[in-house]
Amino acid sequence: MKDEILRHLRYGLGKDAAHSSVYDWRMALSRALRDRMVDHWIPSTQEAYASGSKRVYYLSMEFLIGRLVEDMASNLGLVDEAKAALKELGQDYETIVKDEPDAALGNGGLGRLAACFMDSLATLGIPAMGYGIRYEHGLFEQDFVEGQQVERPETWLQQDHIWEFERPEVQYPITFGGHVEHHDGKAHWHPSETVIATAFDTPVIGWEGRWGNTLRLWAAMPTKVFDLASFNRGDYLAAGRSEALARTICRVLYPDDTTETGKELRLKQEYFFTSASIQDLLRRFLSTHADIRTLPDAAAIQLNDTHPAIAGPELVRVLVDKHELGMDEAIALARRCLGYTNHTLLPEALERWPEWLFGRVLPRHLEIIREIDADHLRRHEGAPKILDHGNVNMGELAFIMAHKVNGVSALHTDLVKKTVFNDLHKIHPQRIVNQTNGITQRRWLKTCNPALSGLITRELGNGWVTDLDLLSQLKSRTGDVAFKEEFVAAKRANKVRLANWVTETMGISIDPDAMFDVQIKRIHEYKRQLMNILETVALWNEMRAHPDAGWTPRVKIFGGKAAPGYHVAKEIIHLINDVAAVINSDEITKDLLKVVYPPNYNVTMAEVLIPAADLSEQISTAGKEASGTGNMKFALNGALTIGTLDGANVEIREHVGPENFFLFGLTAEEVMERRTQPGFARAAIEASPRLQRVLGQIVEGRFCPQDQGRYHGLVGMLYDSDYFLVTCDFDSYYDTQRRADEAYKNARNWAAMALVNTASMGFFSSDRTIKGYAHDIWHVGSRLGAGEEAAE
Ligand code: GPV
Repeated sequence: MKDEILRHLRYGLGKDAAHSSVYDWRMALSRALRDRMVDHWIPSTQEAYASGSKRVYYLSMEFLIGRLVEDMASNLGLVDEAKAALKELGQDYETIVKDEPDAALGNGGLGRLAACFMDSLATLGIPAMGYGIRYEHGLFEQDFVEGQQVERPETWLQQDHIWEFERPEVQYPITFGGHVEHHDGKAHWHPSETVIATAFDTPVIGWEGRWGNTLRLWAAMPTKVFDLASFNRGDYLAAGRSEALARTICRVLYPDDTTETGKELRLKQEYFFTSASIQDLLRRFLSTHADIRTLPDAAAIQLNDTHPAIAGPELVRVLVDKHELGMDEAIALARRCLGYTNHTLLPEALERWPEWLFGRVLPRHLEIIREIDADHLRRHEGAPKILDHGNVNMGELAFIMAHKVNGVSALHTDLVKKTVFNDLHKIHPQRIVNQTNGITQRRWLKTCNPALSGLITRELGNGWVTDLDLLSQLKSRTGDVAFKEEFVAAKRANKVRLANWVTETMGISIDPDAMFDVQIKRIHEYKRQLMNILETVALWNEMRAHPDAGWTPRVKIFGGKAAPGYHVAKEIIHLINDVAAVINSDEITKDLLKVVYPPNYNVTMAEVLIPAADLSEQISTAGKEASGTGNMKFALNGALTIGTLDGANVEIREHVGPENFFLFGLTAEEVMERRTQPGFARAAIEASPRLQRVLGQIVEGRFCPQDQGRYHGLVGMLYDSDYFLVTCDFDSYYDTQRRADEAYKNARNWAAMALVNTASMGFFSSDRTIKGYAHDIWHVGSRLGAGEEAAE
């Protein structure tokens, strides 16, 4: 390893050791690791090709990967070797790992799920390809200026992205606009714009290098680099037109999480990567198969939400316009390849395009969608339509074109059947299935929490790394005082690590023995960070009134970004920061309560915060969070959850037992019922003197004396509408927090509950989730040798 690093330093980077920066060392280490990856990757790729076995194609607008050095080193079993080699070279492994920027090609849970799935597919030995977009700028970076969010562009590609291989030979034209002509019973699309999609491949190597898959991200290139004739004529704009479109398409990740913006460029991005992916998988298929009708035996195409839903009409278009299949046959064939995952019930997140806009960008696809509607209506009278009220409904399109539709937690799937797709579900009662989300324990325990994972491996061996159910053996250790002490010591070490980081980066000192209470996720009204900060103020009031009442010291930690155009979410951020400033400078409560909100929450920050958490905040309005996956990461790392009966919380509570979970709040059914009561919010506030007081303080400008009216709108909204029922759940949340305070005082018992949480998380491995998809939706198997781990 040492020689390899030095060789890459010299011949890859043109440097000698004496003049190398941390960046140079990181690049050299990464190249050395990459060589090893390739040695696993190429045989897998050859095997997948030679066996002709069915492949999974996972189409996703987002892959939220984070850093890769440590992930790669860990999956290849090279962490110790790398550390030792660098040490001999006088370099520090940790410093080098920390130099890597996050690959932030996603907004939140949906993108991170795709990344966990790629890890599990490789570990399980399922031939698969992830398809997405190689954004030049990932999710924006967040700063706070006087407590308010400011966005800066992210620039990860300004340095070499060493993990990828450019594939200049893999190129497909992607066309837009123009018009369609019909003659001789055939459609001829004459587009007005073309860009070229070109591939960049990143190897994804599973645990111990047993199998490797590919993440193929598409970049756009102009059809002609440059129009010299126009330029010479003096028409400089025309000379760069094709170049401008190409650059724009992959320029930036849309920063909206579960809210759609309906922009034409977004539609172009969606079609760009979907069409490239469909062309690519068809080329691969046709290089070894003669009969296009056998495509469903070779390709399972999974749509991560509706963003790639244009895959249905695109596949039909190629089958009909190029391969001359009949429309009905093409629709049926495409359906057998396609699966669709729904990730939200929020109406504002369901993609709809105005028909005029859609037809302008994709005129041929609009015709095909009409045919799909007609075909479906012929078979199912009165069925919901894709084209309705002048809109193209991507949810209906994805549903009708998929042979299976899945929700992402038991509750969510149930609500999908009862609400958004109720009518379609009645027509196709077998189509909707559940696949509860999961997380990869390789990243979210093994690598991010060496203190705990080392202890677990010492006790159980390392089988849990590929079989998380084995953690259940830890349940028998809840009475083992010595083991529990070590478990607690691991948590404490992680809390000290976090406390030091908070002091260094924010200048706030926090006590590692206080309860670390963490809410990290996108800022959204339905996730109710607002309720958390209101509860924080209520607690502070009580602490000030009775400082000697034996309080459990707390550190409230927040992390998360708001969509740049989401005004209310930005107000909530401002309020949290305003409250933090006042509380953190209060002499009376300085040993009892702190509020910490580090800016620019990302995957890397999650890897530090989650192992250090005691309490995990999963407090969304019941019925709104499709699943959540952070909830699983916290419980796996031994945090207790305070949460509502929402998303996967329901299943987490079942697995850890109700006595190890702090439940509060209305159920999804009660939420729907409560909303029908006029004035429910005002009534709830009037019934809660504690909440009234908090809202009064905010309105009076207690946290923003320079600008007293700052939160009048926000508080007024709580009185008048409160769609997410912050007011109704507030008292129950406050009381449950005090139960958590009490429980925390009994350190032994808390440790036992935390240990049961860790021990009960086997079900929430993304390995289990992927086996479910493989069995119920994709009908694919593992290529790992007999006797090894396989997807049943
Ligand atoms: I739709 N989700 C997301 O992160 N972005 C989106 O655009 C959409 C959904 C999330 C859900 O909100 C989470 O509840 C869920 O755990 C996650 O997708 C993965 O399924």
